[in-house]
Parts: sequence; C-alpha cells; structure tokens
Amino acid sequence: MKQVVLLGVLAATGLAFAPLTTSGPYIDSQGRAWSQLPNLGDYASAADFDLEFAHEVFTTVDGHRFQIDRPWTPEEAAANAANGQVNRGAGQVPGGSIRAAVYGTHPVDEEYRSAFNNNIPNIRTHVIGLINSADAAMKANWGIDLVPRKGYKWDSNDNGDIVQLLNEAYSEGGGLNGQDMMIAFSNDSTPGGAIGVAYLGLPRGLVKKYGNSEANITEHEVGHMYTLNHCCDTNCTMQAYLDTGAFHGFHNYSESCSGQNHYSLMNNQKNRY
Ligand SMILES: [Ca+2]
Ligand SMILES: [Ca+2]
Ligand SMILES: [Ca+2]
Ligand SMILES: [Zn+2]
Ligand SMILES: [Zn+2]
Repeated sequence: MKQVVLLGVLAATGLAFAPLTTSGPYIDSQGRAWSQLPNLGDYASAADFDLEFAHEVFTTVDGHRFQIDRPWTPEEAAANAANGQVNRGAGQVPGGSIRAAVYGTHPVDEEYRSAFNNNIPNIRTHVIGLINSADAAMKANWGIDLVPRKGYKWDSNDNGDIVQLLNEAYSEGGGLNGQDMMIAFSNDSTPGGAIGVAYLGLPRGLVKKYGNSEANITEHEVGHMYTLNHCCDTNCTMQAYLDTGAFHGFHNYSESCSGQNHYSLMNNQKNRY
C-alpha cells in the first residue's frame, strides 16, 4: 500500500505544470500584491505592458526594491538585431586618475555553464570580457572599474522566477563572497522571461544570457545598483526596454520619467561600493 501512495506522489510531482516558485508576493507602488511577476506574454502588446510596468517599482518581502526588465517582442528583437550594437563613446569626460575598483563575484548557473560546454576557462574569459565591456562608460566617466574576481558554480531552480534566482544565487554563492558586488549569470529559461534584475541601491544583480546583449544588460543592472530608475530618454541605457543602440548612454540632465540625472547621480555615488 505504501508503495502505491508513494507512486501517486511521484506522479503528481511529475506533472508538467510544476508550480512556479517565487520570492513573492511583490508589492507595487499602489500597494497591490503580485504573487507572480507580471509576464509580457499575458498582455495584448508590449505597449500595454510598458504602460503599466515600465516605471513600476516592486518591493520584496525583505524590503528590497526592483524594476522589471522585460524581454523583447519578436519585432523588437528583429529591430535590435538590425541595429547591431552601437558602441557609443564610453565617456563624455576623461576619467580622473582615481579608479574605484569594484570587485565582483559571479555565480554562473548550470544552464549558463552548459552553453559553454562546461568549459570553465572559456566561461571565465567570457565573463571577464563582458564585465569589462559593460563598465567602459562607468570607468571613463566616473572611475568605476568593475573587476571580476571570483566565479561560483550554482544550480538555479528551474521553476523559480527571476527574483528568486537572484536571491538563490546570492545565498548559494556565499553572498558577496568577500567582494563588493555580485553579478550572477543565468541561462535558465526563467518563467516570465525577464532578462535581468538588480535591487535598487544594493550590489546584487542577475543577468540572463540573452543574445549578444549580456554587456548591455549588465550595464543596466549596475545602474540599478547605483539607484538608477528606468527612464524615457531613447539614448539612455536605463530605458525599461533593452535598446542595444543606447549602450553606454547616461544623460546629463534631469529626465522627467525617472526624475533623475543619471550622469550626476552616478558621479555623486562613484565610491558607493
Ligand atoms: Ca573593469
Ligand atoms: Ca539551487
Ligand atoms: Ca536551472
Ligand atoms: Zn531595469
Ligand atoms: Zn536615463
């Protein structure tokens, strides 16, 4: 009899609709509780989704705040592929002689590792390259030099939403691991499809392997870590929508959607981490 019961349990856990695990509920600015993150695919269009969520700030049960970095629609993906990656000038102002090194720990999940056939030296080279592409403007403008120092193998929950993956990478990767900042990398399919996340004002982020856009996404997530919010300047790296043409763009005026001058905000916090 016991065996029959056990088989029943196993069968139930094998169902295709395994429950999505989440770090929610997430509370939005109107006090609404979201047991799951809103998903682009559940909305009629990206415009509908953006109207509601592009500038929304959600709060976790731990009091950490974040914004949603949604994936592209197929049309947007095609437009950005046609764009290619425009390498905007890294800096408007020559960097000073002072370099604020920000040392990084980089958990990489099992799907990310398998994208490189588990070749750890190749992963290391890739991560170092993308971090040093992502930080080019921050380094030139404000002397913020991201320096990858530690890697960490971590296995991501295959049914976790992206905020849960961020928390999981942090707890299973030893927190900051003696470094200044965690930027985790994941190639998990991540229900809901968000492409990156970081806590506003905390040195913790997670970047998905998303085409050739990891450096763009990393720059954007680091912006969030320095308290930058989503904005509407079409040349800004902090747009809610991933715009490969806006890589390295930080505007030096007070922009109305974000209420922030992204250039001076970074400048004022260049020694934050
Ligand atoms: Ca660097
Ligand atoms: Ca795990
Ligand atoms: Ca996984
Ligand atoms: Zn964002
Ligand atoms: Zn901006």
